[in-house]
Amino acid sequence: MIAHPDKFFETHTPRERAAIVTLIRSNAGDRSPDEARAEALEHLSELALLTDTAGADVLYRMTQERPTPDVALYLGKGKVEELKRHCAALEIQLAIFDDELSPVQVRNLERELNIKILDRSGLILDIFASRARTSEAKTQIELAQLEYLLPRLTRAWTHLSKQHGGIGTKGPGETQIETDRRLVKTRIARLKEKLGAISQQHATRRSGRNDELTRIALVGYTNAGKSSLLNTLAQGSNVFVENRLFATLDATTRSVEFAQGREALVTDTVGFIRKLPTKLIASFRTTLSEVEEADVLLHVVDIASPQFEEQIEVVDETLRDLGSHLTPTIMVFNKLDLLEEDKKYLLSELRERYPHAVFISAERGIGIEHLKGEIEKVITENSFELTVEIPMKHYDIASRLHELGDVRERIFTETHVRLRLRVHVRNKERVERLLATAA
Ligand SMILES: Nc1nc2c(ncn2[C@@H]2O[C@H](COP(=O)(O)OP(=O)(O)OP(=O)(O)O)[C@@H](O)[C@H]2O)c(=O)[nH]1
Ligand SMILES: [Mg+2]
Repeated sequence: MIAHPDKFFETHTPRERAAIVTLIRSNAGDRSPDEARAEALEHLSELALLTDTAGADVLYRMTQERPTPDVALYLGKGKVEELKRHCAALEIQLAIFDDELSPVQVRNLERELNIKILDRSGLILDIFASRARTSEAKTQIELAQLEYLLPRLTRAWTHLSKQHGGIGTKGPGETQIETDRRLVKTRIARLKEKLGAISQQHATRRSGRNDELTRIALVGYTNAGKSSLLNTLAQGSNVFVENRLFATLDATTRSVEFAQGREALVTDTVGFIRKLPTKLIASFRTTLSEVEEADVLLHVVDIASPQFEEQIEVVDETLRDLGSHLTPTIMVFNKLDLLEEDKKYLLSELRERYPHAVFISAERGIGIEHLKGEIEKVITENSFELTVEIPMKHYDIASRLHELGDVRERIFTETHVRLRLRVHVRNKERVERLLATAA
């Protein structure tokens, strides 16, 4: 039975000792063996960063060259033996695998190694769980965790998690749910309802907000510098910035001033990462609705990361999943101050590939005016200007127009008011319908 439905997750425990494991897929794609190895090692470093963020120290890293994972054990039998020896010698209590493991692989590995086994998705979910602050984020994560756990909910799993505790067990599963998957399903249904209500509230809030303002969303790989950029763009903004993954989980919106006192709303939201569990994306829909509804996306890239090209691809894929890949996007290459001299050739290459590319340092405030200029250009490309004359007796229409567009000029005559305004294409139909009522 679930005793405390609102206390499903425990708070953090002391740091654990972990091993991290990945495969080098030597035969995959058109890469040379050296490239495959370099990529696997980069991915392993990212996994180490994730592990650190989750609160464990990486004491051992293991790779194995294999074209595909072993169906039963992920690694080969001999490698599992080797891992077991290292874990015993180093007193490691936790092994984390860079790929999503099947429930069978988890069970077998747990039996062979007799330590806790976690995969990349489980680790990411754990980090999200411990970092969630608002009730919305907590609800979204609990839902993702339960859906992830459901097929993995076996006696072996609950038995082991009870024995080992710590990372990956802060989710549901400690004691009560071990025998009753039905209750987990009930809980899932309840969380979905709760999220439905939250997104309803969002919709209501949205319908009451300023339609005339352009909405800009910051997207990008985790740790690219999205929150730093928001702080730089919006004076007086103090969004949490940290050199760790997933510092931001909730959407924060600030208004930013552009030339001639024009304003836009800029939203910072959760970062993306490779192999972000799809359940997580699905349950983060409410948070990510800010991305879905944005007029312009700023895709922030850490240009100093050796993996930035792959990170761009991951973000593009996630945007496709969200259906936001067609939103006008400015590529913002950040951390210019960290780019080494011998990499400067990248700038002209990237400028060619991405016509709207901007190079900045959010932290040092470099390139920010140029970025604002590009944003203005994109906004102008996606809006149009019109001048209308409205009879005074229809003055209510004039005030509605103030809500749907950016009024640049207003002249009163005895019988009419003349407005010159700039309207975003998304409001075109509403403006046309409104004007038809005055005709
Ligand atoms: N050197 C340098 N560091 C930067 C720059 N911009 C951000 N950083 C650093 O990069 C780290 C991550 O910055 P955040 O703004 O938290 O990144 P984020 O994209 O919001 O990350 P998540 O919310 O975790 O997805 C922090 O340590 C920042 O201080 C920059 O222009 N130059
Ligand atoms: Mg952030």
